[in-house]
Amino acid sequence: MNQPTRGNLKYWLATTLIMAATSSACAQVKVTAAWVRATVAQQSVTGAFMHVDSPADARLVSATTPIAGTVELHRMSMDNNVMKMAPVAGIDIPAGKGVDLKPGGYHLMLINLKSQIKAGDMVPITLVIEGPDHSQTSVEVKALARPLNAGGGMGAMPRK
Ligand SMILES: [Cu+2]
Repeated sequence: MNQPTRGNLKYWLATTLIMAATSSACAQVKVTAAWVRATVAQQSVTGAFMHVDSPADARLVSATTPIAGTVELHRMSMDNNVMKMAPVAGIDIPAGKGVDLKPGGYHLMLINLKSQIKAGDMVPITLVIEGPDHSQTSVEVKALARPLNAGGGMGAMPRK
């Protein structure tokens, strides 16, 4: 009864190899073109954008920055011709393809800003990336603050 068959063994081997590859690949997550939108005095929220690449399937599950009380993962989308923004639990990073966090799509929402962000500032952000085996790695990012009118879309973002 229930003798392991050749097929099962092959499956087990393949799964183990994939998991081993994934945990080492986590460290190779690469972030490029990271930026945040500068703010005006008293503004309490802003968006952060970047391209995240990973050689293996991974998922961005959370982020932190010393300049904001909270960072949420958000997604903007069109719903009946109205731009809507909603928090998401995670953002998938497909292997080899990566994901763009950009105005009008996925972005990081920096909430309860502790001070004004001026164009040219470098904002440190820590991303928490999860592999399919649920191992987590942090990736340190430096995001350049770009002028308020950079990009487009997010400027018209509704405030809560
Ligand atoms: Cu948002």
